[in-house]
Amino acid sequence: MYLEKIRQENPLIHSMTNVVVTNFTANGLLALGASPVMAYAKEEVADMAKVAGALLLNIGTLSHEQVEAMIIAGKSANEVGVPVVLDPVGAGATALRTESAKRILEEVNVTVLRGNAGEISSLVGIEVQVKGVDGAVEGEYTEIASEAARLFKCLTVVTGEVDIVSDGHENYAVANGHPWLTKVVGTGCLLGGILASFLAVAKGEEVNALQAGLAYYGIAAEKAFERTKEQGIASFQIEFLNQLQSLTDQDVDQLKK
Ligand code: ATP
Ligand code: TZP
Ligand code: MG
Ligand code: MG
Repeated sequence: MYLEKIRQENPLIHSMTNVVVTNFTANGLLALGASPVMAYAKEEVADMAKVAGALLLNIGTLSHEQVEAMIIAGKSANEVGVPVVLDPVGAGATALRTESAKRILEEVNVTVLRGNAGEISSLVGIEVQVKGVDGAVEGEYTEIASEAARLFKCLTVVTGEVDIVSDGHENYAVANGHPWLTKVVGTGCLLGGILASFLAVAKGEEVNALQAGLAYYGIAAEKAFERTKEQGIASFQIEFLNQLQSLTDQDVDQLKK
């Protein structure tokens, strides 16, 4: 149902993302059936966010100016009820990243905060090791997600081997996925755009839409691995896009874990 809606409506996803993943994000969103646009200038982001189906804010290669523009875009999206996804890439690794993510969360009404366990735990003040942008930690993903959801008053998604969706009270786990997703740069960042697309058509069922989006993404990886395991991760990256294009709502219903 969500995939069908996305493919019918082709929601515009205003993506303010990092320089590493821009092309992969745009192609992944097109494969899904959404319509990507990257726009960064502070003179235009308020206008773009207002006409979008959802706004993606990703601080992966942030600058002070870009964070200012993200806040302008986020406030504009809030004025007209456009959902906002924040990916706090590398929060905890440097003070600039942690403080910028917190500032966005304070000034913008973020719909969904999505990050790995290291990033989200650093925002809620739990001490864990974060190495660069690769912040995997063991343990209490659910507690971290739930704490962040309550603290920042937004839905929170913590990803890893199992993904957790939390509204601060109820928590849901999605177990689809494949470790090769960690061998392709930008799979976390693209996921933010994919979840933004699901939110664009969610119409009051945000938690359900997030679970469907996570399952869809993980199933695409599982299928891509089955088809490319003899070749390697370069083939996997391409086949993953094929799967994002061809999976249906029925596939997701059948294969979600
Ligand atoms: P990191 O910087 O730690 O790589 P990220 O921002 O790339 O984080 P991930 O946590 O890697 O984000 O999540 C991206 C996607 O990869 C999600 O769909 C997640 O479910 C999946 N994923 C991550 N690790 C695994 C794993 N070990 N097994 C299966 N799927 C995984
Ligand atoms: N450096 C800054 S942003 C970025 C790198 C390598 C991309 C991170 O991508 P992801 O999706 O979090 O793995
Ligand atoms: Mg990753
Ligand atoms: Mg990431």
